[in-house]
Amino acid sequence: MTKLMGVVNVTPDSFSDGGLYLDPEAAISHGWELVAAGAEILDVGGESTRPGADPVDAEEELRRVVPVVRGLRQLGCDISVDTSKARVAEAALESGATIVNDVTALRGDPGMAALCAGRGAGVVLMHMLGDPRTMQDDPRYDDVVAEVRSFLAERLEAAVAAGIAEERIWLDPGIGFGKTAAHNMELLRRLGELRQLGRPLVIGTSRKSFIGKVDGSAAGERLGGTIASSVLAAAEGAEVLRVHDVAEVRQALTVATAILG
Ligand code: HH2
Repeated sequence: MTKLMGVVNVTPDSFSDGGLYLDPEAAISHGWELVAAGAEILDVGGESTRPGADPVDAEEELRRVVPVVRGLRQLGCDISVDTSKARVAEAALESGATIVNDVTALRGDPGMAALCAGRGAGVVLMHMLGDPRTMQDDPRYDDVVAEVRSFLAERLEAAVAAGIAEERIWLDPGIGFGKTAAHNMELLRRLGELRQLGRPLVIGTSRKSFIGKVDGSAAGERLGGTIASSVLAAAEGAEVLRVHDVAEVRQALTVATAILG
């Protein structure tokens, strides 16, 4: 069955839940709820990567992330840290995280690949065109699936060359990261071409703006679109779905699986 990665955003400015879990106690109890609802991985992040977001310095990100990872470690689920800074990743790995979810695919910090290799961490390598401040300014591709695929192939090779075991690497096309709604939907339709890279896929469609482009919904009104895109991604072979609404997506997957047998 497809695994769910529950989102724990310890930020004031995430696009759909900014400020709700900035307090460590609130973030920890949210993490507990997500695991009770069926999350097998919790993704703890202290920096928003929404379009236009300003970067956060490492000290602040550490202050947000470390107490929450510590508070969640006794849950016994896998914990990933959503960061592109080696210092933050290192502290999170020391505090109980086992996976680094790096939206820059190890390009953001020159120390990240060696850190992950040395610690034997799992790594999510994600595609992004440009950086969060500018990525939605007219993104263009000749063939979005071919370009994302060759980027992920190159980053996979670089990660393995840096000493990260191939079986610890997941790949993610980065829904919403430097892509129009049409690009996102084409990637979701053609996930099979990314699966040919031979590594499990992580897919994050949760509450994202391409859903709003389809039906005009605001970030807080996209549960139906999140469920539809998550179930379709699972049917196309996605291994991990990164979602905010774990209980609802878990129910949708369970029913879809029961019907398909
Ligand atoms: N999406 C977001 C953040 N991190 N990591 C991976 N691997 N894949 C994704 O699709 C992905 C991600 C954006 O969602 P969210 O965390 O809710 O928002 P924000 O970046 O504003 O905190």
